[in-house]
Amino acid sequence: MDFNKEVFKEKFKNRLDEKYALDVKDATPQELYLTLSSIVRSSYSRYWRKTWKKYMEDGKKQIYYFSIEFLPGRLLMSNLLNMGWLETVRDALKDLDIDLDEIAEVEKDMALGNGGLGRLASAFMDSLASDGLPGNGNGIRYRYGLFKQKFIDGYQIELPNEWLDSGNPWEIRRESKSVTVRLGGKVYLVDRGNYLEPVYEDAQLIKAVPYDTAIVGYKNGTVNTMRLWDAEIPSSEEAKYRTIEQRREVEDLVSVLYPDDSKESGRILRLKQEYFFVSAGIQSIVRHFKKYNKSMNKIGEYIGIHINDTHPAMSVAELMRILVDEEHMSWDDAWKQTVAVMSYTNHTIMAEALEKWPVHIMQQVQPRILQIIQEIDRRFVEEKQGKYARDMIERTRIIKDNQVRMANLSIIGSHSTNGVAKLHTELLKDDVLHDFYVMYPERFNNKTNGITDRRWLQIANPELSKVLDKAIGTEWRQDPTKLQKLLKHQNDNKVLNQIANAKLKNKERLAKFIEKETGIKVSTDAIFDVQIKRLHAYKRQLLKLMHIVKLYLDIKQGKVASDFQPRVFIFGAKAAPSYYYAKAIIKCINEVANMVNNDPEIGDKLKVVFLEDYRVSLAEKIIPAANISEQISLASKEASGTSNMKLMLNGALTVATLDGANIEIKDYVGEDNIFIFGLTKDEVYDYYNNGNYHSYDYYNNHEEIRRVLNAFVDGTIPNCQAEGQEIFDSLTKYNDEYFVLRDFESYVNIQEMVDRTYSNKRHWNQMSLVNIAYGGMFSSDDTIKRYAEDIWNISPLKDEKHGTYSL
Ligand code: GFP
Repeated sequence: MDFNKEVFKEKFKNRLDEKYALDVKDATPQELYLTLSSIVRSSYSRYWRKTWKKYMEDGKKQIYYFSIEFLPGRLLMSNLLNMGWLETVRDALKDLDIDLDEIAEVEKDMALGNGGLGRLASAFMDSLASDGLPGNGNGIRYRYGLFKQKFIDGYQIELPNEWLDSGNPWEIRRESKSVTVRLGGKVYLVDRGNYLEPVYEDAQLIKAVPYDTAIVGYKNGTVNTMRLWDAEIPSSEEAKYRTIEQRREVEDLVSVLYPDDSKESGRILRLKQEYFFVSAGIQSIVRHFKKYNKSMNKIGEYIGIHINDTHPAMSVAELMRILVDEEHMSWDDAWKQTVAVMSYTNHTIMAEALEKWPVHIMQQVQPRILQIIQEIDRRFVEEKQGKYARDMIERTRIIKDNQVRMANLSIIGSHSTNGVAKLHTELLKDDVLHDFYVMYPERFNNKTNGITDRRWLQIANPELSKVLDKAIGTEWRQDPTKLQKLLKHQNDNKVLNQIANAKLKNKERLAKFIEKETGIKVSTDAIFDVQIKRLHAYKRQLLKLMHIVKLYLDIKQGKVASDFQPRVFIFGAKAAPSYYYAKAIIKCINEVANMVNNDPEIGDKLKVVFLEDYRVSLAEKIIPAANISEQISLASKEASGTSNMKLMLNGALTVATLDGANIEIKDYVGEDNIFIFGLTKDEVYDYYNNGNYHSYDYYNNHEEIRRVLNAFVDGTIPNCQAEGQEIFDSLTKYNDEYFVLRDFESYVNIQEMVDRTYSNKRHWNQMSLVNIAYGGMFSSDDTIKRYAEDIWNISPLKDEKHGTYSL
């Protein structure tokens, strides 16, 4: 049935009646939300079925994006938008006295990720479908996802995120597609003449049950699948699980994302999770591929598996296991196919994230996988001998010093390795993965990250979207690069004022939210200065905090510059539960906030707001209201960043180091429309090479730095003696790993420039306009097209129908 407002209203009332036997006026927001999502789901279902069938009929290559994290956020609004329904539904519900935004708030974020990595995976899911590409997700359906963050006395407390408690209307449990995953035990190889058969003893069998979520493409009728796995006890094994502890072990497998790895039991659990979703995913893919009736020797032509960061690296060994052990392919043939199937993205050069697993843990988790990795390693060394120097082979081989190096496995076992921004890919080629680049230059490529304008502009910022429609038409909604049309309005006062007005409305909305959540009243005249991302020392939330303390002390000491502008500093960040240094920074930010916000002498000049439980739906509220985007990592450390892209798209101006994608942002908007400061990557590397950074000298020789740092330990900032000392020591005694003190002066200077610039509102609005105009250059739709062409070799499905999905 064609979709229109009147028909929808009838359908809505009927569905509410069917589901709950209620009239609109008697229903709760939760009931209204579930009614609406049920209509949405029953309407996209047929497109989902058709898409899936068409992929089968066409017999084209499909790709599977394997990721330990997915961070889709809420799905109601994005499904409505992508189906072409959003505005009509908003209107129809208004007729029924229902506020769509209000009922959308009922939905709990699908928070199965931590930061940029998981959000990128979800942006890619949306873009694959919106580009009409055959691409699906594969991950874990965590019962509690990442923790829910609370602040108590300024400390981060981690609570379970019970996102599934009121049900998840978007998922379908597919019992019939379950597979069995084998963990632990022992394995022997028995010679069967033409192949070796692995015989397993005492292995634990887990039933992996998939839950599928539809990923609806933007007005194109393509609906792909994100498949997340749950773990259960197989009925055949029930008798073996006699105690609650034994049963809990199975539940734990899919309980939380990133279990605490400070103990060995936690580390083992992490590796089990990795194998669990990899094995379940690959088994189901191979089973699906068999329906094509094609030889296994061609699987590389039909299937692509993308290893998102190293967590799914065991995919290489698991596919080899299935091809060799179960399909009885020769090792060489299986290897050829595996390399053709696999591709890998590296997301960071931080050593801590380049996973290494002790051989004994791998043995314990899946002994056959270890054997296969050992054999891959042995053959690699054999093949490279004589061609490369011995130490180079030692550096690149997979197993070294009894550790399995997952990045090495991913690169050796795949045909493509990419970085996520130009600088990052250069660093991979020239430094971190240089040996591999020498061995396999053709495997390396760059794919700068992207974001989806649908969520971050169309849904999150309807105010600005309307202004854009009026100024440049609606073409940008299909093709965000068309936002560049805005450039011709750089001197158009009307458009500049409309952009400024939209920002003001968004600031008002956020100010209300802040007051409701925290009780803090903020003035919308102030610059809204935003830093939202995982809490990590290299991202340097501490540099921001030092700047705040400096401003506070200046005001207290009557040293305010004439062009000083009031600011509201907004933070959103979670620290990993066992990352104590990051938690100390959180505590200090909260204490500085208390100090600043409650000082009558400071008043509206400064406010510090640390919003709890940073997540996608919170980002959607903050980003449209931002004036300043803080992207201040130490140059070379942030692989790309994506909040930098979202914030510019919403008209915030970026304060940035020349790191990650900040460099590409600068290249688009030009140096005049961004605030660049700090060391460059080459300067950072010079310090590394010469070992001549002495942070204590900065403390000792710079009065300003001393004044600010002393405030952390002399009681000026109350209630964080221990944490303040820890921070103080890290910056002075332990040589300030991320050059916070080295960049401080330059940072303060650029912030003064921000103030001067903000005092000229027209100029500020012009800069903002330029940033919006180029924000569309970072569309994940385009990033995904490049993955599709250069890495995966997949092409869009020819779709018959465009536009609004039918009811
Ligand atoms: C990581 C990197 C970021 C990068 C994303 C996505 O994100 O620079 O933009 O992956 O590639 F650090 P976080 O998990 O740190 O947010």
